[in-house]
Amino acid sequence: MSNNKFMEAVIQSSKEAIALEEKYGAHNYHPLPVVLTKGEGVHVWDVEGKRYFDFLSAYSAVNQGHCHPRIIQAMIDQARELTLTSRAFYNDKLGLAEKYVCEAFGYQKALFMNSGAEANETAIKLARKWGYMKKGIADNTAIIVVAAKNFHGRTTTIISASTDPSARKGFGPFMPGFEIIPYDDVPAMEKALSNPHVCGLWIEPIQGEAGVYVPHDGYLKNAAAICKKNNVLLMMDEIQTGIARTGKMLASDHENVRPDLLILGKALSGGTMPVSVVLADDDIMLLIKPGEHGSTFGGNPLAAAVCIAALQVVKDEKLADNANRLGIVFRERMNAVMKKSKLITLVRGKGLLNAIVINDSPESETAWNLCLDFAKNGLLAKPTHGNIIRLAPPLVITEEQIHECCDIIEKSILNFKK
Ligand code: IF1
Repeated sequence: MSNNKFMEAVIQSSKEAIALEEKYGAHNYHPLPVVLTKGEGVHVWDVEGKRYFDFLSAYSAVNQGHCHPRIIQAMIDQARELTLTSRAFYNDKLGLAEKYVCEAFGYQKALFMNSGAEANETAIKLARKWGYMKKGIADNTAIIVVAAKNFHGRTTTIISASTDPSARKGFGPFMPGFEIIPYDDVPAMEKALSNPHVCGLWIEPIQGEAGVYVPHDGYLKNAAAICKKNNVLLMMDEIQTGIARTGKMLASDHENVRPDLLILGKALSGGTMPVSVVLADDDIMLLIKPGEHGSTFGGNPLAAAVCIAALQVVKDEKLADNANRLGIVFRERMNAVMKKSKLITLVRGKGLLNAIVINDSPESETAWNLCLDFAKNGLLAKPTHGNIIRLAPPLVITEEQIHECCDIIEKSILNFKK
């Protein structure tokens, strides 16, 4: 097929799309056998025209709903003017976006990157630099304390801090300088952070990939206090929990905690393109000097314009309040289902970041087969680890739609045959 033919090529069936990826694509995912071609709000459509409720939201990247018109319009308008200058020159959008996010989240400086992993890598460099230049840690001996079962991305440095064998196997050697403690364990935090070589505590306020683990009330408050006591930076990965997902603008807001380094991504662009950012105050951010960090697309004018629109939508449509209110409705419905079926052993989450734990071993196919049944009934979700199904719709969902989706989930669960 000549190149211009690719422009007109149209996939005729899901089967054809899957075969193309099987033949030409890396096999680094095991997707549900659903091929999507359109998204709008809480809905997505497959190639055969079947409509689904999206209960994964691209892992909380489309909090504003698929293809939100205001965000798409901002993207189109900017794309017609200027998409990329590199940081060799200024552009007329980045400063506006930096001001917007600094005021929105209450920080003095912003450093824009692209993927969440890049933002986490940026935070690691900032924390280490601060450790050497401000805390007086001996060069190349800084330690960052992380939680077991974390997920912060897939780069070789980030997986050096992972406890997930599938994320690490075959990718060594690993980056030194990380100490792992159990999640949601305050005494372990006290002990680890008392080490004078520690420059940062790097955690998720709720562990998403681990299965939507919500820590005990006070965990974040304790983390902030122990960091302060030991002169350690609190590095909060809100890439999945941030931007209204848990019923507040940040999951940290539930405990009035202000991280020293705030790490955002995903819904920062409403799922239109990779945009991530690290927020900090001058005494940390200004330690990185010109030429010491960056990326080709980091802070590009298109991302800047999209980011402002995406955050404005969250504010104008009060998505955090909606997530808070409908999250309560959702968990009430799921708890009611749990009373009728032995298939669910637990419902947990905050706002519209929730999960159900399936009554079977993580190695079983039960959660996967249940997700296949959800799909048959018009709702898309996917298991995280084995027997846990994350359920996270776009935050623009209505109460009526939440009940419609709970009916689908309930029907699948009550009729499920192992
Ligand atoms: C995949 C998981 C979720 C994240 C947190 C950083 C990143 C992520 C808390 C990195 C990304 C994505 C990555 C995607 C699937 C999804 C995921 F299953 F991988 F772990 F959501 F839980 N911090 N999470 O959740 O951001 O570099 O991807 O932009 O890799 O399969 P990224």
